[in-house]
Order: sequence, then C-alpha cells, then structure tokens
Amino acid sequence: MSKAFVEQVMETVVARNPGETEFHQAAREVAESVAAVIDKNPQFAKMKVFERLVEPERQIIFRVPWTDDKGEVHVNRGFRVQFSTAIGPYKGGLRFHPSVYLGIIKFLGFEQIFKNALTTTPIGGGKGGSDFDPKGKSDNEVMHFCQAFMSELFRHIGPDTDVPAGDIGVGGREVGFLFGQYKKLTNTYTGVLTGKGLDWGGSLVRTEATGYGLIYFVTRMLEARNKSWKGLDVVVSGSGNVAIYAVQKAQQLGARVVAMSDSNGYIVDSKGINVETVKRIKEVERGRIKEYVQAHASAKYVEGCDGIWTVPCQVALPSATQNEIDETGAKTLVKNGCIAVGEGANMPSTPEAIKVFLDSGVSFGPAKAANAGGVATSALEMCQNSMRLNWTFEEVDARLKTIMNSIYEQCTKAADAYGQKGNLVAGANIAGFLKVARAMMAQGLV
Ligand code: NDP
Ligand code: 2IT
Repeated sequence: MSKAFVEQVMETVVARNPGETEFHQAAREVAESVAAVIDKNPQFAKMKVFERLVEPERQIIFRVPWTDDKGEVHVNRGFRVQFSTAIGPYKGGLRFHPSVYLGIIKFLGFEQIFKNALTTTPIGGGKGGSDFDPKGKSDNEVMHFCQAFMSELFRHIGPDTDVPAGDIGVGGREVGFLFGQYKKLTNTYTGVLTGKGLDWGGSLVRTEATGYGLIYFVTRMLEARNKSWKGLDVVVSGSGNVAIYAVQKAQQLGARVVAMSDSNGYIVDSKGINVETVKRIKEVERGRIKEYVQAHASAKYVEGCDGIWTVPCQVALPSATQNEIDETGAKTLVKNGCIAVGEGANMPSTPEAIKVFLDSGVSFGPAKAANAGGVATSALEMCQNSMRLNWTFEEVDARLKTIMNSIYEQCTKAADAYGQKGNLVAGANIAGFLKVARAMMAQGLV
C-alpha cells in the first residue's frame, strides 16, 4: 500500500508540474516518509490530505520591469507560491538568483510547510523570489528592482496573510528596500516582512538565527553520540548568511572550521577560518571568498566548489544551495571520517547522498529540522512586532535554543514511533506532516 501511495501521488505531481525536478524530489521524499502515517490514518487518505498539500493554495507569477543605472530596461520574473495556511499565515523567504524558476520556488515552499510546523510557532508555508541576479548590481539598481518587485507583490501579502523574508540573494539590504516600498504603497507600518533592521522592527538574533540554530541542532546529534564540538574539524559550504553564523557558533563551542566556499571555489585554512575576515569580505565588501587568502597566508584557494567535500572533517554543514552533495561527495565524506551532517541549506543533499549517510551510520540532520532556526526567529520577530516590544539578544537566543531542542525531540520521537529510530529525515517529515494534517482535518475541505 505504502509504495503504491507514493507512486500514485508522484504520478500526479509529475504530470501536473512538468519539468519541476526539484519540486518532484522534495515531494517524493515527504511522500515516502509519510506513507506509513497515511496507512495508519485512513481518514488522511479519505480527505486527500497529502494530495491537497502538494497543490499550492495559490501561485502567483508576475512581470518585474526595472531600469539599470544606464537607463536600460530589464524584465525579470517574480514568484510567490502560497502553499499552506493550515497552521498560520504563509511564511517563507524570497530568493533572488538567476537559477530561480517555478520548480525551485515550489520545492522551497513545500518544504517550508513542514519546517514551519516543526518550529512550534503558528506559521504556514510559502516561498517566493525572482530570477534577478543581485551580483554586480549597484545599490541603486537593487533598490529599483526591489521596488518594482514589491509594486506587484504588495497586493498579495500582509502581516496576517503572507510574511516574506530573506533567502539566497535577499538579506538586510533587500528586505529594507522591499519594506520601504510596501510601506509607501499601503500606508501602513506593519510586520509584513521579517529580517528587518534592528532600528525599524527587526529582531535581535534573526541575522544569526539559521546558523546558530543549525549548530544547536547538531549539538544534540553529537550529544547522542557522546560527543561535543571540542576538537572536531568542520567543513561549511557557502559563505553567506547561514554559513557565516554557523561557523561563528561552531567555533565558539570549540570546533575548528577548516573550509568554506562560494559558487566559484573554496578556501581551506588549517589554522581555522577567521570568520571576521569572511564577514568583512562577504557582508561589507560583497566580495568573493578567494579574497580570504590575501589576508591569511595559512589558507589556500581551490577553484570549483564541488571539491570542498574532499576536505577531511568530522562534521559537514552544507549551507549553500540545493543538491550540492551528491553520492560521490557523500561517500568521500564518510571515507574521510565524517560522523555528522547538518543541512544549513535547503535540500543540499541528493536522495542518493542521504542514503549513503543513513546507511553508513552518519548522524544526519535534515534541512527542515536543522535550518528551521531562521524561520522560527522570523516568527519571534512577528511576535515582537505584534506586541510592539523588543526582547533582548539573550531572550531571543534562549527561545531559539528551546525551539531547536523541541524540533530535535519531535523528530527523534516521530522516528521512534514509526520504527525508524535515529532516522531524522523520516522523523522531521512525519512530525511536521502530522501537525499540518491534523489542522487540515479540523478545518474541513478547503
Ligand atoms: P546567501 O545569499 O547569504 O549565501 C548563499 C551562499 O551560497 C553564497 O556563498 C553563495 O555563493 C552560495 N551559493 C548560492 N547558490 C549557489 C550555487 N548555485 N552553487 C554554489 N554555491 C552557491 O544565502 P543564505 O546563506 O541565506 O542561504 C543559503 C542556503 O540556506 C539556501 O539553501 C537557503 O535556502 C538556506 N536557508 C536560508 C535561511 C536564511 O535565514 N537565510 C533559512 C534557512 C535556510 P555565491 O556568492 O558565489 O553565489
Ligand atoms: O528557508 C528558510 O527557512 C528561510 N529562508 C527563512 C524564511 C523566513 O521566513 O525567515
């Protein structure tokens, strides 16, 4: 029955969403995990809960025309996929990257449903973005693009409807421009976006939250093996928001981070990466990771980013993009002594890579659970906006830690309950699905 269920729903998903391979991949993984839950709960099958979940409540695609500094006109495509309001308003980031198309936004939005359910906060799932490439653009061009993007998006979002935030290519600068335009168009000052600046409605810890949360989650995975971070070598792919704060927290807890990357190549520093240098290059100068070696003679730069998984480590934290670890990368990590993998990025491991990790006894923290600290802290930002109050750094950080601990517990318990002890992929999918499914049952066929 389980296998038949998976193949049946996937046939429809593939037929209805042709060419959207990342979305198919994300849907299949969840279908495989929750098939046993649906077997046990025939009411979910009868009410077609999963079949409804793979069909977004609403998908918006729009034209984004803007002018560059020379006055030349460009036309990009904007997306917002509003997947599920079963447990709260749509919530999820915006990605600006040339690779963005509907299939990427749909995989991200679909995963967001279950991730957000795990956070213990009341947020539904959505995602958006554009094929706009912010790289090499001036601040002025980025502002013009963000204003044009929001000139359409504003009519579809709102603090109780849909609350976007950042993702790849969307950080504090972009959220600022988007917020300014929303405010102007609607004549309201609300918590309609998260990741705002600290002086104008943002929350302390939101910048650090995904990376810190990842480390809090992996700490629990290590503790289950009677290990701490002390003395471990760690490889972190990417050098953006998630990667930087994962490195910072891992180092605070005693790890040595030996490698980081961007889409051009990777650096290895056997003395341990100096995160302040990376912050300067990436956050202030918006430069490339290869510039790191100019400041640190102990480091080398290697062109091409796949090779980063050949750098020996005990913990790997893929924090750049989807499908960045394939079967070969996973086998190399295992051969070199990797004992734990925590996904900072969304879906960074291919299904074949995940199988290698699980079969080899590597502790594996899937994205929906391990990187949920970012969106969880976004929910804490929404909460503070509603109260018109701000919590201290320590208060938000403590809440983030509590949430990551709860996510770990939910995943391990759900995996146990369904006979998959230690499989946090199954655990995260099952625990997230159960919460959403129960809410959908209670709310009727909508
Ligand atoms: P940033 O834009 O800050 O950084 C992205 C990093 O990943 C950069 O180093 C970038 O390199 C690299 N990267 C992006 N695309 C590719 C690619 N196609 N191939 C190789 N490297 C690439 O984004 P974030 O740090 O915010 O996001 C990183 C990952 O974490 C994404 O998967 C995102 O969905 C996920 N995530 C983010 C959260 C957040 O709160 N920001 C929350 C949860 C998950 P380059 O500069 O060369 O492009
Ligand atoms: O993938 C993610 O969880 C994010 N990019 C964060 C989304 C959010 O709303 O903070």
